[in-house]
Amino acid sequence: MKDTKQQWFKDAKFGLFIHWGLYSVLAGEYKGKRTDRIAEWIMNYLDIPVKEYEKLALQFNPTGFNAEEIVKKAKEWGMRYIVFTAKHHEGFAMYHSGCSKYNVVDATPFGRDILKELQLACEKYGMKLGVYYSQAQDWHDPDGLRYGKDNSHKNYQAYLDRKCMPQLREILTGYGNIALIWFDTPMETTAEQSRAMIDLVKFIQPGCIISGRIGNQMGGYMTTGDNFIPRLPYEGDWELPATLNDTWGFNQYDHNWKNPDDVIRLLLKINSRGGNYLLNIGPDSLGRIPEGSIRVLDTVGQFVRENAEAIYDSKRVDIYAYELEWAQFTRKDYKLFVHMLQPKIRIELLNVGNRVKRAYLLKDGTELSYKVMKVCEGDSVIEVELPEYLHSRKNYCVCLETEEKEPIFEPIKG
Ligand code: H79
Repeated sequence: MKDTKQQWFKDAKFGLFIHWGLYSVLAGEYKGKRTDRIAEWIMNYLDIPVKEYEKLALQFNPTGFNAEEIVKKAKEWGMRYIVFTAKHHEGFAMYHSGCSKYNVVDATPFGRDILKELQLACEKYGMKLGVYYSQAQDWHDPDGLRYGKDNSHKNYQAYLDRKCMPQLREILTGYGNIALIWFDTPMETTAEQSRAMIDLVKFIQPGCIISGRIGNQMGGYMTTGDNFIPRLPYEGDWELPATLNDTWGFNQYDHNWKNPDDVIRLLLKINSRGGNYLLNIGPDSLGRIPEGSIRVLDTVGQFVRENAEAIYDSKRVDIYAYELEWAQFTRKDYKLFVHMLQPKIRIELLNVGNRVKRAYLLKDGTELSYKVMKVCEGDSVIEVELPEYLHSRKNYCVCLETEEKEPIFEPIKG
């Protein structure tokens, strides 16, 4: 069972992933060819030669980028940490690196250190900052790995020594507290190589969390598959990385946004099983957050703010409620939170062996009337009446205060 030993991570529940790099210049299209796949993979997918792809740096001038605005937005959306792609598989550093000129300060007309600006904004607004670093895949370095290509002639260790390890060191020494490093796609990284990376991170910043994808099961928590919710309860610390449409990096042709209801449901489903939801945005080549993302996240953020008590620091509820359409559940000591995801006129829960002391609407404290009845099998059913104006509403939360710390109950279907 994985344990980060970092309370902030256990309590955070919601984070912002930011995928941003040179691929945002292409925005899903190269020389008239579109990729219908994840846009940050375009170099690999369309086999763009390194010398060609490199030239994108000359066009990278995101004058619309404003770190403080992004961090403020993340706060507004209820996110408690940010994970930013300091280097994705393309190999381009989004910070001022001394070990490769292929970085945002030295190779672009923009010339600003994006990671530094994000660090300062995060410090100003009290946001945890994590860094995504593609440790194994590096499509720019001749010895970096490339998924789906022949890597047998490469000296992977030489690349690790020359670029990966020194860049990790730069990130960990030059950018304040790095709350976590999000490693990804370890490919053939050996246990010794993963260990060396972890040792380096922990030597410089002992509190820094290592993502599940360091490889060889050595991560500090379980990272699920992209967009994948585990079917069984998992007791340890875990996180689900997810897209808001069908790409991580900006794709001008992808408007397949999830709607706010989907996102709220996913957040609660993940939280009710004890996980964190790391939800992505992909800024465009000017550094702007896509309008479609903002629209959805503004609505989600309002829900999260109104129901913050039932989300942050909440604990998992070990019932198999995920088949249930109308609700998801979280809890704290002496409180059971019923997140109403579909319109209903009353809540019915079976087997509330513990007695409920009080029922109220979380967002404004309105008391709700309820009755507890014995059913003939001996269990009790609680019926909480919902006020009429809520009969057509969804996405709100009802709190049941209970006499037990960990209430035992069974939701009734339908
Ligand atoms: O950073 C994001 C992705 O770029 C990265 N992980 C998240 C967090 C990721 N790496 N690999 N994958 C996702 C899945 C790989 C899918 C692939 Fe493909 C299928 C690679 C080759 C075939 C998709 C389709 C990309 C190219 C073609």
